[in-house]
Amino acid sequence: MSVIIIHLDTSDISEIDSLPWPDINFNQTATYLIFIHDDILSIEINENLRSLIMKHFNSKVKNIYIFRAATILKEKSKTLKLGILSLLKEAHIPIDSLFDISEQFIREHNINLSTDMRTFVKSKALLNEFASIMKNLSKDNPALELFPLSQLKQLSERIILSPMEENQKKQLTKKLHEQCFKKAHPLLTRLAELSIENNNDTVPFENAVLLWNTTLWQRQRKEKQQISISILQQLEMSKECFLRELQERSTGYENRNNIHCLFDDSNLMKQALVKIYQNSFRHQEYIEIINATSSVTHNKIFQDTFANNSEDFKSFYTISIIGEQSGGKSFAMNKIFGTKTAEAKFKCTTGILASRVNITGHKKVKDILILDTEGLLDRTKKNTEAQIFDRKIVLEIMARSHIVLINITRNVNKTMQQILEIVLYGLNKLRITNKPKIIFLFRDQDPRTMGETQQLDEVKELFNDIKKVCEQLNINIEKNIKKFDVHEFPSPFVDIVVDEREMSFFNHSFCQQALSLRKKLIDYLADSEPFDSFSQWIDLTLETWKQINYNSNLFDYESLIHLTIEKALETFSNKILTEANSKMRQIVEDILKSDTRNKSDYMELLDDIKWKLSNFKKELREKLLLTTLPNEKTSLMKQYNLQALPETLFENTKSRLMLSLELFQTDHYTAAAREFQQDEFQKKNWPIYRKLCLKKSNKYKMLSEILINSKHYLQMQV
Ligand SMILES: Nc1nc2c(ncn2[C@@H]2O[C@H](COP(=O)(O)OP(=O)(O)OP(=O)(O)O)[C@@H](O)[C@H]2O)c(=O)[nH]1
Ligand SMILES: [Mg+2]
Repeated sequence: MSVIIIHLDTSDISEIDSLPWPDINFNQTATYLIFIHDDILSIEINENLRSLIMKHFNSKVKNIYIFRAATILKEKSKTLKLGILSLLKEAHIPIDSLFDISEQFIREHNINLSTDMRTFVKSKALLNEFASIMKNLSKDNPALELFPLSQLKQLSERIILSPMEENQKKQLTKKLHEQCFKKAHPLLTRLAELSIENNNDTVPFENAVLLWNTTLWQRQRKEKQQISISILQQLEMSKECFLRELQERSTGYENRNNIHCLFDDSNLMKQALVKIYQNSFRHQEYIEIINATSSVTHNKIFQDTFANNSEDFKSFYTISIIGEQSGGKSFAMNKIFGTKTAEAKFKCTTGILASRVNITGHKKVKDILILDTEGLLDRTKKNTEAQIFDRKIVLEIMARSHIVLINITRNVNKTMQQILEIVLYGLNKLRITNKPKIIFLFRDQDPRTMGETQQLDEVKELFNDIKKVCEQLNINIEKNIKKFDVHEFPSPFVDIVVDEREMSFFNHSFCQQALSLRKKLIDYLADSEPFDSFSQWIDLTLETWKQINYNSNLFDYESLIHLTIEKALETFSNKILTEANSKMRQIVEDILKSDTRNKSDYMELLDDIKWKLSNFKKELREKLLLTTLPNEKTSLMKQYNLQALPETLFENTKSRLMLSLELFQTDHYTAAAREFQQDEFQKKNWPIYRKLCLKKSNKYKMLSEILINSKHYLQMQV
C-alpha cells in the first residue's frame, strides 16, 4: 500500500476550492495524509477544513487523514505519535521510522513527499510535458536534440509523483532510452572523438559550442522563425552541458526488463570522459564534481579515471571559496591560483567545480585542489529553495576543505550568520569532524582604511554570536572550525582618464594582495595534514553530497535561534503539562478516596469527576492564554534579544498544550470510570463468592454466575 502526503499551506486554505483538485487522479488504494502547515487549531480543522477538503476527494478514496503538520512532525507527545503510528500501521509501514523519514525509507515504502498541493498537481503537468517532449523529441527544443539524456534527467528529477505515476515515469524513461537514443547527436560523437585524440580539450569544446550555435542560427534563418531556445539555454550550453551528456551516455541505462544496458557509443563516451578529466587536471582546467541540479552523482567514472592510475594525485590540499552570487569568487581564484573557471557579470558558476593546481618551489605543498562554487543567495530561485541550496553547498564545502574562503562584497550580514549556524548544526548532526580554517575575503576595500581592525572585529563579533547560539544546543563550534582570519582586497580595477578618455587598468595593489594571500594560504596548508589520494577524496565527497541530500530536513530551520527557542518552549510546556497531569490525578484521587465513594451512585461520582476536571482544564486554559503564554513569549524575546518570536513556533506550542490538556482530561476520566467498573464487579461477585464458600452444593451454579459476570466485566472494559 502506498502513502501519499499532501502539504497545504495558509494560502491554500483560504482558497481551498480554487486549487486544481480536478487535475488529480486519486489513487483509491492509497492512504492520504494531508498535512496542514498553518496556524490553525485542531478544532478548526475538524469543524471547517475537513469537510472543505473531503468534498474534493473522489468518494472511492477511503483513507484520508488530516493533521496539523508542525504538531505531528515535531510532536514528542506519545499519544499523538501513537495515533499517527497506528494509522501508518494500517498502511503497512514500520512505525518507528516515521519520525526519521529517510530517503531509503521513502523509497522502500512508496511514500510520496510532494512538497505542496501545487507541486503535487504541477508534477502531473510536468509528467505530461515529459511525455510530450519525448513524443516530439527535438522538434522544437534544440537543447534536447543535443543533450537529450541530461536534459530529460533534469526535467524528470523535478517531477514529484505518486508511486503509480512514478512507475509511469520510469516506463517512459526506459522507452526513451531504448527507442530514441541508440546513437548520440553527431556533434557529441565528434566531440568525444576529438577529445580522445586531443591533449587539450578547451579548443574542441569551444568549437562545439560555436558550431552548434551557428547551426541553430542557420536553421533559424532557413525556417525564418524564432527558435524557441531561451537565452538561458544558450548560456547554459557550456562545457558542463556536454560533459553531463557524456556522463549519462557512458553510464548506460536500465531496459524494460530491468537489465542494465549500454548505449552503442557508451564506451566511446567513457573513454572521452576519462581523457577529458585527466587533461583537465593536467592543464589546471576545472571539472564539475557536483552538478547542483541533481543529487545523483557519478562516482564510478571518477574511480575509472583516477583509482589505480598514475593520474590519481596523492598528498594534496583543498581550498574552497563560497559567497554571494557575482561577488568575484571565480575572478579571485583565477587570479590567485591561475585556475580557469568562467567569470561573468551575471550568475555564472554552477554546482561545485574542482581544478587541480600545481605549486612549484614549495617543499611540502605540491598540489592544491581549488573548489569554486555556485553563488549563494540566488535571487532567481524561490526563497526556501535558495535557502536550502545555500546551506547544502556550504555544508559540503565545510566538510571537505582545509581552508574555506568566504567572499564578502559589502559586510558580513545576518544571512551569512544564519547559514553558518545551520551548517554547524548539520555538521554536528551528520557527525562530520572536518575542521577547516575560515578566511573572510573583504573585496573592494578602500585602500586608505585597509589594515585597520574593523573587519576583523566584525568577524570576531559574528563568531561570538554564533558561538553563543551553538552553546545553547551543546554544539561546540571549535569541533568544526579551526581558526578564522580576514584578508582585504582593493578594487581590481583603476580608472584613469587619458586624453579625456576613461580607461580601466588592472590594479597593482590588488595583485600584491592576491600574492600575499597565496603565500599565506600555502603556509597555512603546510601545517595541515594533506588528503591521501584524489580518488578516495572524490568518493567520500560525493558520498557526503548524497548524505546531505538525504538529510535535507536538517535545513528546515532558518537559523539556530529557531531551534533553541523551540527547545525552550518544549521544556516550558513539559513543565506545565506535568503539573497539570498531577493536578488532574489529584482531583480524581480525592474523589475516589472520599467517604462518599462506597455510599453514592458511581455515575454521580463520575459526573462530579468530569465536572471538576473540565473546570480545572478551563481555568488553566484561560490562565495559559491570558497570562502564562504571553509572559513566556516576552521573557524569551528578552532572553534572546529578539524583536519578535517566530509565530509558528509559538502557535505550535499553544496548540500542543491545548490538545494535551484535552487528552489528559479524557484519560483521567476514563481511568476513574474503569476503577468504578472494577468496584461494581467486585461488589456483585463478593456475595456470590461468600455463598460459594458456605454452600458447596450450589457450587456449579454459582461458578457459572461468576463467569457470566466476568464476561460482562470484560465487555464493559472493551
Ligand atoms: N568591483 C569589482 N568587480 C569585480 C571584482 N572581482 C570580479 N569582479 C567582476 O565581477 C563580475 C563577477 O565575477 P565572477 O568572478 O564571475 O563572480 P562569481 O562570484 O564567481 O559569480 P558566480 O559564480 O555567478 O557566483 C565580473 O564581471 C568581474 O569582472 C572586484 O573585486 N571588484
Ligand atoms: Mg563564479
